[in-house]
Amino acid sequence: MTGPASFSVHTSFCRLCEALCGLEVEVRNGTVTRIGPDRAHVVSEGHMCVKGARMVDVVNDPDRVLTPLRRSGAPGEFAPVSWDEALDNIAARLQAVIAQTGGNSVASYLGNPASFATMHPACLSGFMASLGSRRKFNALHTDTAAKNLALELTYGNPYRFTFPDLEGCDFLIVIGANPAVSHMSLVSEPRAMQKLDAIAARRGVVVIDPRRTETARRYEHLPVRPDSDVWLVALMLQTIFAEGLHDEAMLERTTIGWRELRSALGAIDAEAAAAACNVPLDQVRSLARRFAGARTAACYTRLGTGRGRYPTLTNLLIEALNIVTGRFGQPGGWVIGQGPIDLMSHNTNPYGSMHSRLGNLPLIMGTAPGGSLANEILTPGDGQIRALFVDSGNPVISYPRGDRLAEALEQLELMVSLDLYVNETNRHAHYILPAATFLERADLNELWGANAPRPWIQYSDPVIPPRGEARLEFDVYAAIARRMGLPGPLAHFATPACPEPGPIEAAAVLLRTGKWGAAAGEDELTIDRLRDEFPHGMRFRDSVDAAGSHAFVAHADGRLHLWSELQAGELNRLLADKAAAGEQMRLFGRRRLQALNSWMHNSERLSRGDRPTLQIHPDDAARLNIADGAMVRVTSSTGSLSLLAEVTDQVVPGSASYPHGYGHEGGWQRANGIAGANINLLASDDIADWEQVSGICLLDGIPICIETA
Ligand SMILES: Nc1nc2c(c(=O)[nH]1)N[C@H]1C(S)=C(S)[C@@H](COP(=O)(O)OP(=O)(O)OC[C@H]3O[C@@H](n4cnc5c(=O)[nH]c(N)nc54)[C@H](O)[C@@H]3O)O[C@H]1N2
Ligand SMILES: Nc1nc2c(c(=O)[nH]1)N[C@H]1C(S)=C(S)[C@@H](COP(=O)(O)OP(=O)(O)OC[C@H]3O[C@@H](n4cnc5c(=O)[nH]c(N)nc54)[C@H](O)[C@@H]3O)O[C@H]1N2
Ligand code: SF4
Ligand SMILES: [Mo]
Repeated sequence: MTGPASFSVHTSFCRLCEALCGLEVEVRNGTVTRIGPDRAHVVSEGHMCVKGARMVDVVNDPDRVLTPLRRSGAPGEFAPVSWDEALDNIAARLQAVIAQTGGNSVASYLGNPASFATMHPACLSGFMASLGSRRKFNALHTDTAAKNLALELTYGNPYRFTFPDLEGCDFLIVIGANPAVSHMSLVSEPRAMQKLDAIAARRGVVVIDPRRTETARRYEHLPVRPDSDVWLVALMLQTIFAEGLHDEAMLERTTIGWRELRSALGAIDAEAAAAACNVPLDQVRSLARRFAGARTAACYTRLGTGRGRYPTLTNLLIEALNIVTGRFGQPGGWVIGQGPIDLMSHNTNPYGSMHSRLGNLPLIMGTAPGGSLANEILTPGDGQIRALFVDSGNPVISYPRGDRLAEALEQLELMVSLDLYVNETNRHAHYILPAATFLERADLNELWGANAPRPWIQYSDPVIPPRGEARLEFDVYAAIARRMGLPGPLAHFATPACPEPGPIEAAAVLLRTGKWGAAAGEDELTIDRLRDEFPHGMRFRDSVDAAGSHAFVAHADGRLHLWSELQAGELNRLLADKAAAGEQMRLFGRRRLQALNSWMHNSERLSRGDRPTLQIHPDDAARLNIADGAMVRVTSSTGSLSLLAEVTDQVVPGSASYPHGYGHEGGWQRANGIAGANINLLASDDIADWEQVSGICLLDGIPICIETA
């Protein structure tokens, strides 16, 4: 029997990337049937990309996990089990592990999608804290770690991101980012490409990248040797200081350390530095002059400077470049924003206060280097990891040496994963617990609202109830905690009116105490008002408060710090690095518009025709005798893969590019059929091979050899 046919259209927003585009979601008889753009959205104004539209395939995917699963045999073999049975057993096994070896033998890994779900990171940290564990891993060390550390050293708080105020910007330098594909990571601006077009029409957009990317093709491209930007940025700063293009009065007033920075950079041999990054010196100098001379400007960077040999120094120098030219806090320049909920004010685990168990590396924001997860499980002794929660993540694919991690996961006494799919990581779990997609839960865009040139806040109810037996991650943690007699994951947000707050209730508490909360009187923003009055989002400010950026400088002396012992050490390491200008082929990554890290490959319409290739330059192909379309053997110090070659002058000579996120063997059947390899098998999980000040693993600029297969 079926009830009367129903059809409804819901206003919501996409939670796949920081653009957070407004969506219009059609639901027929309880099933999501179509996702289109929300033309009335206050910021995206009808923009969305193909991934947002194809979320319909993920929600309805026949390969989705819709009941709790318990491991029944070899990796990947599971049998359905009831929620009660799963949760009872997980709670009992957790209790046993904690009784034997303490809370710190339990660890968590939180993946990328969690940063788009309301209070999700807080839920997991609350849960882990209640277990007595501080063992936190996540995607950080493949992603923003260098930026966070540079922010902490420069501004005193690793959590508040600096970003370009695209609105009034006249000249933008983009180093190692591809916004045409990634949609301007860390900047919430769904119409970023239109903003970049407008900037290009004013003074220009210059893209520094070893590949002629989709973004580089649209603007000015400055090709650079992979993993050598540090030289280029250092030279730009050297030029600016040498030619007096810096704002000395401002630097004296608001910063410390600029003279030390100037003299250290002054000592760099300019010709040698230009040779190291393979950019003609006169081009570097003229770029520096253009940057310093523009009315407004910003220098933005993302992953391309975040995972090489000098990511922290590179990111520090990029902050400095923006600061010494007076861009920080300038409308149209380099800014820090603020949303209606301020999650970023407390630096709970300052750099230097915690160190990793293995290698004694300083933790960034209390997060252990994800690349050491396998060794943390395999190395006996106090704090050896014996139980692991993997939530919204796939570290077997996203971190180095997934083969070793997969083996290590099999040694765990308890591994629990909360996910939509059986992926390459959780196929090794004891339990996989089915999570809800973003269309099946309520969310507020509380985290990214602050990082927007045109700030907005939006709330969405669930569009449909969770499919099958899927549950919110919060409910899962709360249920386990309850069984163990522990407080709920967000208990610290409890109020007399709401003794057991969930994510939205906790967000409501923070909304009320924020700047646009009770203090705003009649204009107070509440979840109810956002739902009822502002379904297409609410612009709580016309533009980001650029000048207000200065209020977020968190060093005790109130100044921007442009020099530190760490920076001096890293610069000395760079200057002593004979390999810096080396001749070996270097491997770096890229992304595809139709894919999202490791997990959207199961959609037929997104993965159709997807054949990941190793892009190499015609000069290298000729030298190595490699034909376009041939299989080649790529070898690094840690492994060897057979990859499909694409000969193209998109990439600079001496380099090769291959996307990450492939090499599937999960429960996603179509994804398993894509002929791509897990490129991170070529990356090293040996701590000695990483940047020591941060624990960032080398993912871009891996030395490789290529031969015909
Ligand atoms: N070589 C190389 N490696 C890289 C990168 C690179 O550029 N090059 N990029 C790095 C970066 S920037 C990142 S962020 C990482 C990503 O790495 P991870 O965060 O470890 O993994 P993802 O591939 O994002 O996988 C996310 C998982 O979450 C699940 N999921 C999706 N939505 C939800 C949800 O709402 N709830 C739950 N519970 N689960 C959900 C998906 O099914 C999938 O299994 O990869 C990193 N690895
Ligand atoms: N379509 C799509 N969008 C995404 C994602 C996705 O997987 N697909 N992932 C999301 C996530 S998790 C993130 S973190 C963001 C990332 O956002 P971006 O950082 O913009 O993403 P990438 O495309 O990896 O861009 C990195 C760029 O750095 C370049 N690069 C590599 N090595 C070097 C180097 O040594 N020097 C320089 N100058 N450049 C270098 C690469 O060629 C590439 O163009 O994108 C998000 N958006
Ligand atoms: S750009 Fe695409 S993936 Fe990102 S929020 Fe918009 S629709 Fe979603
Ligand atoms: Mo990321």
